[in-house]
Amino acid sequence: MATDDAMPAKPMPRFPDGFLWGVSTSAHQIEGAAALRGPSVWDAFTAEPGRVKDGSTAAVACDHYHRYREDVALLADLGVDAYRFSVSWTRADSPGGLDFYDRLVDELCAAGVRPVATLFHWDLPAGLDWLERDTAARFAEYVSAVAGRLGDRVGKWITLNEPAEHTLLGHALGTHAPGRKLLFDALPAAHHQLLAHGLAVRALRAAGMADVGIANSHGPTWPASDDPADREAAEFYDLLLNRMFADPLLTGRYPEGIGDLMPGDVAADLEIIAEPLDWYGVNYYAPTRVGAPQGAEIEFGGVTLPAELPFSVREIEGRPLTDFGWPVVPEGLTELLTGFRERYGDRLPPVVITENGCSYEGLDDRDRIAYLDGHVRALHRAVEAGVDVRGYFVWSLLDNFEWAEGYARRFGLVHVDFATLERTPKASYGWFRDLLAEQRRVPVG
Ligand code: IFM
Repeated sequence: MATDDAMPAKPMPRFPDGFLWGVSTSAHQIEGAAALRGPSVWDAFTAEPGRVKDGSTAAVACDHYHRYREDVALLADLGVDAYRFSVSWTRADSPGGLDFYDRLVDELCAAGVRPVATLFHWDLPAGLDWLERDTAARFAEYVSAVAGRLGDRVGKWITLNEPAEHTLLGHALGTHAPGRKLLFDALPAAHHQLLAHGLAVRALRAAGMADVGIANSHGPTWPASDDPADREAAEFYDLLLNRMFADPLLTGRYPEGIGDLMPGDVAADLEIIAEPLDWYGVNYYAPTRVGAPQGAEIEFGGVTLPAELPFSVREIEGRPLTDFGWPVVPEGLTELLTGFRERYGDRLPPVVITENGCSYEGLDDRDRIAYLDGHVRALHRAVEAGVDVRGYFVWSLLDNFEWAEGYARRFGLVHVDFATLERTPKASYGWFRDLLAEQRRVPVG
């Protein structure tokens, strides 16, 4: 638990009234109870030797499926306004699967914590494939079923989590499920996810939902130098990570040159993809420094980037690194949000930070406190600069199954002992609880 000397000294500036404070998780990373749902592409992937670094699977994970009451009690004690979880498509499709989310949502409502449901967080049912256009239509059917069941209590919805990462890691580089190494031939997977997003927005609206967003991963791209070759490579990277996933939603167009690479009737699809959103979710972790290709493989954040890519990722020097090796750059969040505001103007709806966090070991996780404190202050600077930000969600409530890294990366405010499944709040949990209490204190005088 936080002690006074674990607390950063400067008072945190106050966020606007009604600002939504929360924490995020995802189904595959915490639920376990894999036998009580159908298989997903992640089950198949983790079963292949060598895919997950510590050889683990998410069969049990945090066993949240059976321990959700304990986890909701942790949320209530933390004092968050909202909890972002994801619905597992394969569980929803399994007999009785939606009953679990019914129970979870009831428990959250009884605890006064607002449920925020993500409809796709990478655990695609085995047998479906984002390279197939039909998967988008299947997604919309599943979304209608979930909204029909939970929409009387869940108001706030997220269609997809990080289609950029799912495309890049899962389909282009093959380090995540489904493990394909298609490089630029992976682009149809991005288009079909974006189409699925647009169809899901329509399905949610048809079910009467009026608070719909997405959780897109974004970060500033910094050129390695002023050299034109580095600048060009950085622009290209920005296009792949940021613009390819934001432009279609916010402007109804792909960046120049990208639309021609996408399958199907792209113009008609873009009308669906650009369905107006109530808010825009941003997952922010760090900026990326990018230069011209160097003709060699590069190790970057646990991923090997092949030599043939038209860019190379370079180290950001002089910054502390998280245990994952990601640089800690809070001002990147201010830069990202003010840059988005400049780029998209009034087409950018209110923003919610749907993920921000870091992996560190230990219960006395002062590094995590420093990371989160710095990023919340950076977010406030974006608010002061005129960006309409409505919420902030820490990734994550619990240490969990960090995809290809297995259980080796600990992003939680709450420590999980994966042998006993015991939960122990870390110092950062106490820090966040104090921050929320402080933000709600009514100023005197
Ligand atoms: O754990 C992931 C999450 O599933 C998606 N966003 C990034 C997190 C940390 O890698």
